[in-house]
Amino acid sequence: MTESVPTLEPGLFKRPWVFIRGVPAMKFLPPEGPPEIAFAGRSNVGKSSLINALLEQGGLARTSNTPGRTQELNYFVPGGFSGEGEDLPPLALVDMPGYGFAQAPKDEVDRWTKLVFDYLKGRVTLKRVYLLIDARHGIMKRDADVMDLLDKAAVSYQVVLTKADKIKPPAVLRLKSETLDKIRKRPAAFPEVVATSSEKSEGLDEVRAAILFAAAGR
Ligand SMILES: Nc1nc2c(ncn2[C@@H]2O[C@H](COP(=O)(O)OP(=O)(O)OP(=O)(O)O)[C@@H](O)[C@H]2O)c(=O)[nH]1
Ligand SMILES: [Mg+2]
Repeated sequence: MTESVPTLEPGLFKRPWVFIRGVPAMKFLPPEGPPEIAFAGRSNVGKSSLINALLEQGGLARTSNTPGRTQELNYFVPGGFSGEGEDLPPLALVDMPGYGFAQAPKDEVDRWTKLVFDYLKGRVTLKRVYLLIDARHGIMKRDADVMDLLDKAAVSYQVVLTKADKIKPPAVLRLKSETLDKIRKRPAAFPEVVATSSEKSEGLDEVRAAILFAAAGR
């Protein structure tokens, strides 16, 4: 037994989190258990940085200026759970390889892309996908393809704009409303867009709260 079992409440993000597993292919996924929240998006959009910012643990998920840093499905959970029997964490965050990265060897890119797509459409415990969009670029073709897939598979997703510190506040507001317009008719899209900056710690509480709601199935 753990001393204080954390439930799905804000304090969960204040605990120390740990990396438990890197999954290079579907057959290495952990058994389906705790609710999972995944972070998807183009290469270099800031997925790993957002996870570190949400958990206030810089360096937990590995980040890099070079696209293609994250190459497996990386599982992070709050510490203090053995994972044995009933002693499971209440939530797992899953950092994903990016898509749309053309410079890596083709067979590697194909492998990551297949893994990302297979996971997104076939994981029962996946409660929501955070789909990250670079505030400098907005929704691009590959992002719309992923939204099509999630809509078709009826997997809930929420769009998060990243690197909001790189554009001016009025441009952030404009992009937010343009993005909302673009997703309005998409059946699996959560009808709110959050602008974030991992660098400046902006928009994080909003994302944390939404994750807890999604994980609780509310
Ligand atoms: N200015 C600014 N830079 C950011 C922000 N978030 C991430 N970055 C930078 O963007 C680069 C990519 O960040 P990562 O978090 O590694 O991106 P990723 O989406 O995990 O990338 P892959 O794993 O390669 O797909 C790094 O140099 C980060 O420092 C942000 O909010 N603001
Ligand atoms: Mg990454």
